[in-house]
Amino acid sequence: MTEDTIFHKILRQEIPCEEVYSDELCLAFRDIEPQAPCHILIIPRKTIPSLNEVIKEDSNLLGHLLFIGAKIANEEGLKSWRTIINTGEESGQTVFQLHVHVIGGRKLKWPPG
Ligand code: DGP
Repeated sequence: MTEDTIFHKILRQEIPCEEVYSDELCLAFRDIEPQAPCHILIIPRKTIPSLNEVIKEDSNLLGHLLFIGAKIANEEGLKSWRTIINTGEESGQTVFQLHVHVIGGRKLKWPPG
């Protein structure tokens, strides 16, 4: 299983990021191509390419990523915001290390494109 995505390089501190949260399970940082005034990515430290590869033992970790998303949104002062997890190329996933997008700070359209 590859550990060579750009997000693994960020986890290994080989390339910089604008960190907003870190713990033993995950790292959160600002997206380099923000789609809204607030656009933060939360990634697990464990290598998981996408939701297609999760196992039952990842359940608590997945819940933790969402919990931290809510904590960050609150700290960012967001009252209305969206979490997105793209899974697979056709969904728009470009980096194959699981990541939760937290997007807010402007009115968001639905349905997504
Ligand atoms: P996705 O399309 O769901 O795989 O989202 C990948 C996101 O990662 C995309 O919004 C841009 C962001 N991104 C890609 N490379 C970097 C990087 O080197 N640093 C940061 N902060 N974000 C990145």
